[in-house]
Formats: sequence, C-alpha cells, structure tokens
Amino acid sequence: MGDNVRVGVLMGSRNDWETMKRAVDVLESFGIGCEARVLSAHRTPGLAAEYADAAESRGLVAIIAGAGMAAHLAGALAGRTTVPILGVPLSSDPLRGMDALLATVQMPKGIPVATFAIGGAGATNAALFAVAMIATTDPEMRRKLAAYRAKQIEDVVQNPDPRSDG
Ligand code: RP5
Repeated sequence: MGDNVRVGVLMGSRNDWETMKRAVDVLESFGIGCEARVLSAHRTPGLAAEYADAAESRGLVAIIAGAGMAAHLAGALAGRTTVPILGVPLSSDPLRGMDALLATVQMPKGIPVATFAIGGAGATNAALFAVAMIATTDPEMRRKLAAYRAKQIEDVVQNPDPRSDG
C-alpha cells in the first residue's frame, strides 16, 4: 500500500469493480492517491476489520465502500473507525439495489454512513464528495473541483440541442 493513499475504494466482490471503477477514475482524474480493494463484511470480516482499524493511522481521509445485496460493508467499517465512510449501494438481482440502499442508509444513530445513489452515479458522486472533503483544506483541489463543475455547465451550454452529436 502506497504512502500517498488518501482514499480507499472498497467493494464486497470483484464483481463490483465495473461500477466502483468509476470512483477510482474520478479520484485519479483529480490526482488523489487511492487504492482499490475487495473486502467483504461477510466473506472476509477479519480483513475488513483490519482495514478499518488501520485507516486512521495510514492517513486515509475517507473510505468509499460499495456493496450489493445485504450490504453491510460500509456500516461494518464505520463501526470500527471515525474515518468518514461513504457508502455506495450496488444493484444486483433480484431487488436491483433497493436492498443495498436500505442496508447502507439505515444506520442506527451514533455510527454514520454517508450514503450515495445506487450504482454508478453513487460511485462517481462518492468520489466527488471525497474530493470536496479534501478541498476544504486544499486550495488547489478546490480550484480543480470548481473547474470540474464549470466544465459540466460548459458542456451543456455548448451542446444544448439533444439531437446533435455534441
Ligand atoms: C455483496 O454481494 C457484493 O458487494 C456483491 O455486490 C454481492 C454479490 O457478490 P458476488 O456473489 O457477485 O460475489 O457482498
């Protein structure tokens, strides 16, 4: 694990990678050191606990945790560290992510998990939220985030006709 890792991107299964890759892509595009790991609250509870226990001393500022079905990864991590946990509910058959959404968002009081949208939008937004957290104390990151938002506006302004190729 590199010393410059500031955000961990965890997922319950290797099968979650296609979605959670979006979080890594965002973080890398902002130049934020991150790592991706498969860790499960159910299949590898000991390893997930070890990761959470080491997070603060490693200097992680946030952990993004994506999981599907009975999604306990984010909550299990949150119970062992005060490093902010950003939960991403993932879609799977047969409940299409509603199961994971409720499991992630309905944390009992005292142990918060910030919960994002189901699937790819959630993975992207969790990473952008981590960027915003870092930007609170990093002017360069604040500038990059402002530029990201400005580009979103500019893309719409430049291509307002939905029938054009853009
Ligand atoms: C969760 O169960 C994982 O996050 C995954 O989304 C879901 C199914 O896992 P696999 O059976 O595809 O490995 O723990």
